[in-house]
Amino acid sequence: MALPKANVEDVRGALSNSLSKLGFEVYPLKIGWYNAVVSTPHHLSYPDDTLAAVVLSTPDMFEKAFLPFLENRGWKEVMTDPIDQCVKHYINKSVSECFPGFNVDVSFDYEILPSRKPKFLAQSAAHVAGAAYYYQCLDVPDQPWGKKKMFGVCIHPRLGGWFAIRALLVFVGIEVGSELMQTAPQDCVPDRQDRIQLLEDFNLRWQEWSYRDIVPTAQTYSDRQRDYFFTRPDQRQDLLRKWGFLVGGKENTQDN
Ligand code: B12
Repeated sequence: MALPKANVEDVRGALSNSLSKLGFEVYPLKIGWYNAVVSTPHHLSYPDDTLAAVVLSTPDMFEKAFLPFLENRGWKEVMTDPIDQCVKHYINKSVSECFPGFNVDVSFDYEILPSRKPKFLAQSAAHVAGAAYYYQCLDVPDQPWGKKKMFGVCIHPRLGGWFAIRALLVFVGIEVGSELMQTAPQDCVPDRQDRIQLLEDFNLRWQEWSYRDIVPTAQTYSDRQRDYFFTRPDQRQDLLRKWGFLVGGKENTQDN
């Protein structure tokens, strides 16, 4: 069967149309851009010109997608992370509605391969797609941490650290040429001392969330969203019940 045809603007437009009202942002990229920066064990096995898209959740996702998602389920209990379930539900729905007949491989940030590696490196993907600059030790000249491992962090020009990288969609068999040109992510933390501060805030005190405010932001998480993420994962279910998003006692399980 002939592969359906699509151009970059159709894909960007259709995905943004269905996902932006739910609080997601979509950034197209080519697989070759990603494979050019990550080491061989992390390479994705598609031709370099294959079209892909990285999906971010913005602060709005919590109120526009997550709470309505729970409200409509009438669940008594949640068995797996409800945010992950919500993101998976909306992204899969959007892909199947926007691209019937296409072969789209969807990987989520939390998915791990049998080799124990993540299915894709979300931060590298966001950087090469131009979505959010990935600040790593190698971005700090003469870095002060010696042999200590410091994890890198992406900063979005409008959202600072108030976002998450949720998924990578790969349009298998759809190859694109010069209609998709790589644009560098905005370097919103250009100063060495600010980068040191950022990496230390992310690695040593990420629970305080100060790393998220390293740049002035257009939007942050609502108080309710902060309460949710401040709560330990094993206690979030009780919080959702207190808020009325889970119904009844704990004895029954969800059915989907
Ligand atoms: C495993 C994991 C963890 C582990 C280990 C962290 C790590 N970075 O290895 C632990 C449990 C510690 C962790 C903790 C946290 N995590 Co975490 N974690 C992940 C996860 C699932 C995989 C990361 C991973 O294994 N990387 C593997 C290493 C080898 O990758 P790497 O260091 O980037 O190396 C590559 C790059 O350097 C690249 N490269 C080389 N040269 C160049 C040059 C350029 C220009 C580029 C772009 C790339 C590049 O090549 C290398 C690979 O070959 C990601 C989601 C995902 N699927 O990616 C989230 C993720 C990184 N975590 C995230 C967050 C927010 C956190 C926490 C704050 C907790 C939380 N969820 O709120 C804490 C903070 C960190 C801390 N202080 O402990 C966010 C970061 C968002 C952001 N703004 O950057 C992510 C992306 C999840 C998400 N959904 O958004 N995490």
